[in-house]
Amino acid sequence: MTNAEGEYSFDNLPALAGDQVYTVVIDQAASEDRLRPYLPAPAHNSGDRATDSSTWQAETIPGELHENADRDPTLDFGFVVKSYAIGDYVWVDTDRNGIQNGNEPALPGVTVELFDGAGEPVVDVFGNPVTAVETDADGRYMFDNLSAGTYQVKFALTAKQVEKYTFTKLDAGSDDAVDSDADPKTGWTSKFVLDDSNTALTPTYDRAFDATEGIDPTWDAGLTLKPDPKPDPKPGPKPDAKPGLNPDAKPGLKPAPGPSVHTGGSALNGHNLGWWALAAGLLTALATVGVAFNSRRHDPAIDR
Ligand SMILES: [Ca+2]
Ligand SMILES: [Ca+2]
Ligand SMILES: [Ca+2]
Repeated sequence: MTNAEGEYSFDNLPALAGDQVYTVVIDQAASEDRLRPYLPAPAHNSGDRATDSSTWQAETIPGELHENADRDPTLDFGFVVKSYAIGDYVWVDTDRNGIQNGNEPALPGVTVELFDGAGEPVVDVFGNPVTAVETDADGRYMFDNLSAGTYQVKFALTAKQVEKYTFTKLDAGSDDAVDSDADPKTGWTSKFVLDDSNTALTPTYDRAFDATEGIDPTWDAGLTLKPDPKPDPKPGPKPDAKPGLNPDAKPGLKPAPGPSVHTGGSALNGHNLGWWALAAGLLTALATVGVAFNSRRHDPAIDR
C-alpha cells in the first residue's frame, strides 16, 4: 500500500536478465473505496519517466535492474479527482403549470449561486471559489469542475425581479428535466449529491463542459409574472370614458336604438343591419365621426 506520502516500493527482488521487466499493477478491486473519487490522470508521454504517470500498470525498462542494488523509482500513477457539472435553466412559466413547455421564454439575467450542504460557499476541483453566475440569453447557467459532494443551488432574484416575478410551483410532474426546483419562498433548491450515485448525470449535453463525470442538468427555476400591482381604480362602467359623445352612442359596438330612428318611416329605415354594424365600428374607432353621425341621426328633419 502507498504510505502517507503516496510512496511504495518492492524491495529485495531478484536481478533481471536480458529484456526481462517487472510490471507493477494497481489492484483496483482492493483499492475500490480509496480510488472512488478519482480517475487516472491523463496519459502523458513526456519522455521523463521520473515525473510522468502510468495508467493502472507500469513496467520497468528492458535491460535494466541487472545489477545488485539497482533501483527504478519511476513507476508512478497519477490520479485526478472526478469532477461534475450542474445546470441548467431558468424560464418564464407562462401557463403556471410548473413545467418547462416549449413555447415558454427563457429568462436571462437571473443570478444563480452554489453552496454546499451546509449552505456554505464551495470551491471547485482546482481549489477556486465557485462564484455566482447569471443565466445567459438562453436562460442557461452551469457550474463546472465540481468535486463530489452535497450541494444546493440558490436562485437569487434582484429587487427588480422580485417586483415582477414569483417562483412557480415546485417539483410539478414527474420529470426533473422539465420541472422547477426553486422553493417558491426562498429560491433554494433541495440538497443534492454529486457522486457516482447521481443518476441524472449525463455525458451528452448540447454545450461543452470539462467535468469528467458529466452534468446534472436538472436544477431549474420557473418564474411566473406577478399580477399587476395597480388594480384599476375605476372598475365597472366608465361614464366619463368618452366625453362629448352622445350618451346614446357610448356603448360603441351597438348604437342605441333611438326610437326616433326606427319610427316615422324616414329614409334611415331603409338601411340594413350590416350598415348599422359598420356605423357602430366607426363610432368606436373615430369619436369625432361618431359625434357627427349622432348629431345627424337626431336631426329632426331626418326623423320625420
Ligand atoms: Ca513515472
Ligand atoms: Ca409551463
Ligand atoms: Ca428540474
